[in-house]
Amino acid sequence: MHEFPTIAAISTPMGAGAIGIVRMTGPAAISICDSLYSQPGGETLAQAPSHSLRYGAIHDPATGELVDEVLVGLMRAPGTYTREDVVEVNCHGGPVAQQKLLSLFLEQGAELASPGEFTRRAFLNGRIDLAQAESVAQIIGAKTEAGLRVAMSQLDGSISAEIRSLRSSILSVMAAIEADIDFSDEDIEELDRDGADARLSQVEERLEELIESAFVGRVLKEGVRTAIIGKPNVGKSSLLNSLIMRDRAIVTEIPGTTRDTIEEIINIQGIPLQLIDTAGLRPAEDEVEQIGVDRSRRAMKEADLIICLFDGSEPEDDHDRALLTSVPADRTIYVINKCDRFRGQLPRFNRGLLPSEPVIISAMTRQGLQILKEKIAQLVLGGSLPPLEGPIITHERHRLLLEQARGFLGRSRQGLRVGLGEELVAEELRGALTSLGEITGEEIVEDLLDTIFREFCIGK
Ligand SMILES: Nc1nc2c(ncn2[C@@H]2O[C@H](COP(=O)(O)OP(=O)(O)OP(=O)(O)O)[C@@H](O)[C@H]2O)c(=O)[nH]1
Ligand SMILES: [Mg+2]
Repeated sequence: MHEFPTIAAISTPMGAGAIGIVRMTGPAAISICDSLYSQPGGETLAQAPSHSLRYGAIHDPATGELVDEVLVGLMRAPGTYTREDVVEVNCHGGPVAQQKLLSLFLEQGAELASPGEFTRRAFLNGRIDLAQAESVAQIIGAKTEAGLRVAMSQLDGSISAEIRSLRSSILSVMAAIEADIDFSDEDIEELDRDGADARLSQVEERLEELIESAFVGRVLKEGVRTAIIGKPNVGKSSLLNSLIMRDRAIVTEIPGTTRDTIEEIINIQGIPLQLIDTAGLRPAEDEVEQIGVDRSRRAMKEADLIICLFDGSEPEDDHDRALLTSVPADRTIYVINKCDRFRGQLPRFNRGLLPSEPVIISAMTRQGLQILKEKIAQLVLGGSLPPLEGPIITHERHRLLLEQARGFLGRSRQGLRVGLGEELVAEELRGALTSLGEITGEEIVEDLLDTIFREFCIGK
């Protein structure tokens, strides 16, 4: 195990809370804390049993002043988050007490932890692998409950186990190839190229499945990107508000009210949707509106699902017709709004123009919203979503590395089939191993660590 300096940070979020935690890890964590800590019975932390909570007081050694009454969580290596000695000092929640405590720790010789450094220690000391460390960041940043569940499930290392098993399959093929290279002039059996190819094909299949799962991963993490599109004043913002059940977006009778895209997450039958309200599509009247319209078009292009909205109380016009030519019908739900205005009658908007049966709603009275939600769920679940069980890739970094590995593997298989030299095949396999190893951190470069841990918050 490495010997690192002792580091400390405030681990609870900024601002006032009932309690705050200042955390310290490293070889001197307990002695530094002891130099400030005292307890009515005279027990020091060094004497206290591991994994216990000790009540006591922290005094400023310079002035003798009481800083705070505290509870110290004492955990000795190696059974800790970082595999080092850890103390977690629970103090009063105001920023002043926490800051004071932290600065005393620093005066006594601790260093200020950088973002993610506790988790980085856990990784460097071999307690978790890189994919698990990334799950920690994901848990902290989870936007949807489903995303949180996936992140939690990855903390146990299911992705890593999968990757390791793929690597060992590749390694065994590689060993056979290397043996053939090294002992080619000796009398051993020649490489079974077909057999090797068949084994690699299984690995490739599994890689494909993992890559496909990345879509589910993104959906669970960020929600299905769902853009509400339509010309001005058809009720896009009203629909967003009624779906999220609060007045988030400004609604007025003035066409061109929404200028910027507005995003909110909702949950429909367990599927998180990232709803995006957009500026009404029409030739813009000023520069700001033009930027908004450009953003709407981008939102439409990047969306997994489009809700294309029309005003049923008006006959269609050129804007509606132009819109219809630009939306991709296969991922669009057509919706006719303001049905309260034509109650019991046909909408004035000609639904015959639409490529599929529209859902008729009133964003104002909420009529038809349930049907719309069901239709959304149907389209998302009934679509080409890969199954939800098994490991799910939720990091873009992992997806890219898996794609890389697939590329190397494909080339090595082709090499085997067309009789390419074994050295060259082995070289491609090494590439695949490296890419996969970068996911779990078995093959690691320092820059990569910096990039990954920079995304953490301090104290984690
Ligand atoms: N009667 C009726 N009026 C509605 C309904 N939905 C929206 N409206 C009204 O239509 C007007 C425009 O609504 P918005 O939600 O601002 O429309 P928008 O599509 O977001 O408009 P822009 O942001 O300008 O593109 C407002 O006066 C709403 O009150 C509805 O279902 N029924
Ligand atoms: Mg609007």
